[in-house]
Amino acid sequence: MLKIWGRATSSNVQKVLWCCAELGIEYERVDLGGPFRGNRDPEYLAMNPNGRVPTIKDNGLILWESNTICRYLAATRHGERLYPADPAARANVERWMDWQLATSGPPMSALLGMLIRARPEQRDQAAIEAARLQALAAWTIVEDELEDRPYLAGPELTLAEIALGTMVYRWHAFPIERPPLKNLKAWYERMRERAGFKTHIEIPIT
Ligand SMILES: N[C@@H](CCC(=O)N[C@@H](CS)C(=O)NCC(=O)O)C(=O)O
Repeated sequence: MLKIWGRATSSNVQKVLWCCAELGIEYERVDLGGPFRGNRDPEYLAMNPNGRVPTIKDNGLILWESNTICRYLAATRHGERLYPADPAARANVERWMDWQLATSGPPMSALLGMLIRARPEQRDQAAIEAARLQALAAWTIVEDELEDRPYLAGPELTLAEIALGTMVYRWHAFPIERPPLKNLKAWYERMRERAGFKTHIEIPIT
């Protein structure tokens, strides 16, 4: 059976868990990282030298990097619906996954650190505002893209949403000013209809 190492509160673990829910994949999950620690233990570092979560083991293959894991699961579990075989359609999905890592992820991680994890007296309001504006610029790109379609890569939900789902949930949950972005909100509401999103993404942010 597929084995997943990583705490369920990690955004990167959540992508993999939602992907498993969409594809009906059974797995065994081990809590690791954050308050559970264990991610700097030599046995774990031997599997994942980054000391980060998630890591998976499947049929002897050890894999890390959440977006890569989602692509692997879709490719090995009849997940064409989430990850199309056609090269152009596939590249379109992958483009948003890369964009999540490179563009929307960093300011959203900064907001998580400063708004949720830092003690109030440690919060740097200028840095919070800079990250908010950077995240807003990224979400405005999504807002514009969604003008003519329900999901980023077309008419159906794909791995593009699975990579970005936790981030858009957090954007709507963080105690920050949010100008109305109607397409983004409708897209988020569409994701909220999925059982796997409710179970794995919409949980308390820590
Ligand atoms: N690019 C990696 C990033 C992994 C990552 O940064 N994971 C965080 C949790 S979201 C982590 O392991 N933090 C240390 C911890 O949880 O103890 C991925 O997408 O899998």
